[in-house]
Amino acid sequence: MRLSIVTSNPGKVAEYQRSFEGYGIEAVHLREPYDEVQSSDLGEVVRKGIGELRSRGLSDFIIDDSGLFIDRLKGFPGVWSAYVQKTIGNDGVLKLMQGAGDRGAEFRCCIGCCIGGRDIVVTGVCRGSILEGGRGAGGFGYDPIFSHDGRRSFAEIPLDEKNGVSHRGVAVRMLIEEMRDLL
Ligand code: ITT
Repeated sequence: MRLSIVTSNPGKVAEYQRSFEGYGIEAVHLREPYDEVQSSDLGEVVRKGIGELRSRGLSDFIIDDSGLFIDRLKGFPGVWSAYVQKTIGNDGVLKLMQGAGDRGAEFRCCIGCCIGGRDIVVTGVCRGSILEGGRGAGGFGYDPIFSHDGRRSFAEIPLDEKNGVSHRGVAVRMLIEEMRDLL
């Protein structure tokens, strides 16, 4: 089976390719822009995205809307994660968190999959914390400042280990469960 990963983010594609390897699914990168509506709900963004791409005749694809939700900042940057990453970046988020006692945060990943005329939407969550400083050269986006175990950042652990615990890894396993009759 072949699934197009519709995203502008090659880091996501690498994670999907590795996750799907063991299931006989070939994940190919497709850069096909779609309108990411402004919403407080990742699921709504994904459902609208699926509808738009399907109306252009696309099938057998995945879209992924993710975000970092920081407890102390009442869920910020959340649905604005892409904008915040592009503007103030990890250093800006670390500044907002300077001196914060509560460093709890979670990554959320909402996957929308359109396959065989069926839509599947699943959301994976990974709890962790915001480190005091950025660490590591792997991964992408907020990976250097997020840790799932309070010790190592997502940018310091191998891709397989990130997939094993991450929001995206959790969502992929939920998706595989939903697609079981197609595999
Ligand atoms: P597409 O919408 O084109 O898929 P994007 O990078 O804009 O790509 P999102 O809107 O889903 O993706 O992501 C919001 C931000 O969160 C963006 O800056 C990402 O780099 C970051 N992000 C998403 N998943 C992440 C992960 O697993 N680790 C670190 N940062 C992540």
